[in-house]
Amino acid sequence: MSPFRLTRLLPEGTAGADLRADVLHGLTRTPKVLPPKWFYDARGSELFEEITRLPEYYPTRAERSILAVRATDVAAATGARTLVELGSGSSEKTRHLLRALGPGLDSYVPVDVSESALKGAGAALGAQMPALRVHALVADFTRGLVLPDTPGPRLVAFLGGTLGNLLPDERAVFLRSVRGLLAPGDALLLGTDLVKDEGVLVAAYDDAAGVTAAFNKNVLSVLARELGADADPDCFDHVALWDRENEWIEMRLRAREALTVKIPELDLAVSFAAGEELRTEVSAKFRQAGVAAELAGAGLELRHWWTDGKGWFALSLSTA
Ligand code: AVJ
Repeated sequence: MSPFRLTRLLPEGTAGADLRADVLHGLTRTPKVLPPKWFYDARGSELFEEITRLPEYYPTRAERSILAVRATDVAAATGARTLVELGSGSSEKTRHLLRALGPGLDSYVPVDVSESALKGAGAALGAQMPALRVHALVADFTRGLVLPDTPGPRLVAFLGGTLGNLLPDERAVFLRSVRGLLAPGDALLLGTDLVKDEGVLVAAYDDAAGVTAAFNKNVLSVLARELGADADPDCFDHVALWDRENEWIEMRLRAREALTVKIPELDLAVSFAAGEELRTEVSAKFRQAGVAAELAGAGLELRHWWTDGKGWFALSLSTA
């Protein structure tokens, strides 16, 4: 068995305090908002895995196809001995990278807010790559990260298009902090979903089987369990729309009728007018020039840009 360590950088109480602050702030302002990270309890992480297998949800397959072709290029360009993966989830797509980095790779550091996803990934990897040291971190990568002391060069991977779930100013802060993790010779491998036909984009976030709707509504179960909130998922509709100006998809929950959600843990009652929406996620879509500019703004230089056959998704490699 490969050595598997798991470190919680999110103390039990912190997750609670962060959620309370986000709910208090986001549900008492207009328009109402919640950050998308609260989707990912064990059930939400399962639903997301289900989304990645939907016919309409192309990003995971597109990114996997790029990784399958380019993993050896990434390995040759970086010679990484430590792979750090931010928002690693099930680590399923990462296999290509781990295999390409091969025997030179010493350590894999998956970082995720979902402890259940990290444990599942750790067990699967331990069976498949017994020589690899796996040091999992339960952490919120939008907060200051401290990485374990493992050999360089380091490759930090941030895949799946998750950068797009941050707002532009949050992305700038985040990319700066990633830049701060890199020593000379280290690199960032970034997955970004690209601007494309609106119909394709909206279908990916509003699938026929309703899995994305269930994923979106799962945040209400998180609020129920963590804060005692009594929001009934059946009282809300799933909404996915393309914001042409900002070039992002928004997911929202729309109240079917006027209602009040009681949140006893916060001593709060949140009223929704009929049709009022709560924004639960932004998923920005990018263009090459925009990615290069955002990287440059954080002190990173774009070295490689690889897309899938349809030009729907991009992987970029940048260095400090
Ligand atoms: C893969 C986490 C970036 O924005 O596409 C999937 C999450 N939300 N369906 C994305 C998601 C709705 C997702 N990330």
